[in-house]
Amino acid sequence: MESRSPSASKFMTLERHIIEGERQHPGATGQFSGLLHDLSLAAKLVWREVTKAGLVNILGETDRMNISGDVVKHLDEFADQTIFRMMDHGGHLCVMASEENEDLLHIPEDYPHGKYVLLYDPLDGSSNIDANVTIGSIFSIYHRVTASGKGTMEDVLQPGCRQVAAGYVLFGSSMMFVYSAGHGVHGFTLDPSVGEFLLSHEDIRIPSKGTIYSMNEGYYERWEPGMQRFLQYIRQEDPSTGRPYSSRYIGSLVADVHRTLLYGGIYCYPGDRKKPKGKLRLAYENNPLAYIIENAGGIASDGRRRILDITPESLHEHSPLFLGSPEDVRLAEDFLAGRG
Ligand code: FDP
Repeated sequence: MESRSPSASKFMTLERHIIEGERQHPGATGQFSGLLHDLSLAAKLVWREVTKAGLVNILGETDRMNISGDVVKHLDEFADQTIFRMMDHGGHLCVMASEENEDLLHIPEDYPHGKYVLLYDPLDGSSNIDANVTIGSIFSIYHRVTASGKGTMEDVLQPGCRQVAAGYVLFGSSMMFVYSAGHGVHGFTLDPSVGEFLLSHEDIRIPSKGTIYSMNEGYYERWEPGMQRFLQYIRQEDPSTGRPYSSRYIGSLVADVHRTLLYGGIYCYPGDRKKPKGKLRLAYENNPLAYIIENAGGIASDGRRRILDITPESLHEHSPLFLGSPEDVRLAEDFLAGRG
């Protein structure tokens, strides 16, 4: 029989990728693979509802606010509950926390408690749902630090550098699952005809410098002078340094960060006069996205400190965020420090 030449790209499902990754860790119990598998299934269930959003009467605002002051939409609640219900009985987790809930989410007493901790933002960018703009879910996984039983606040309030994995799911023109378990960042695209995530973006590396900036310039007047000078600088004409940069701001964090990861440049959500720590949440948004960006060769900072070195003091605390290509983020830090 004629021998076949190796195919240019092999089919790699998310599941196989996770299992092969776990095999590299002697002594691995399979709990971690099971956890990521359950998460990917939860994501598919959320995606199914997201694609129906315009068809069924699921859109519209409820009369309650989440604890960050945003108006919660029905789809947020669905995503929040679906992820919890998918993850509460697998035996992998000892506790969870969600951006939509003020307190810890405990694993019901009668289910087994595992060694991992899950933090998640069930539906980020949800103010964009009605306009069919890309939104997503973000997740962050830690080892528990308490010995056994019910997980506690101590398990949840760990600095981002202790994450064992993190990632996000994008609900856009296609659905993507992007994750890192500390060995590169890998992106999978859902093939809806077979219901499988297939490896489409292997070992993503962020360019060391980009030419795109992403920030809500509407808040310019409230920014500190260093931030204002940084924006003025990247908008100046100087082809030798790639300036002016192009502006791209979707206002849906996962979508803005995903583009930054692929194309390079800088994403900024600084603090300002009204919100000194910005709008984004350290534990649910900044830490997991910082972990992804760093594992792709980028940098994530609050303007002065590495995001992953900050120990959260409370579940829902905010922090400014500057992430992207290393040269661009360093430049922003220089301006903020008065060196620009
Ligand atoms: P949303 O309120 O639509 O959920 O943190 C939430 C978030 O969106 C991010 O996804 C987005 O990047 C940011 O808020 C947008 O905030 P601004 O409108 O202040 O730019």
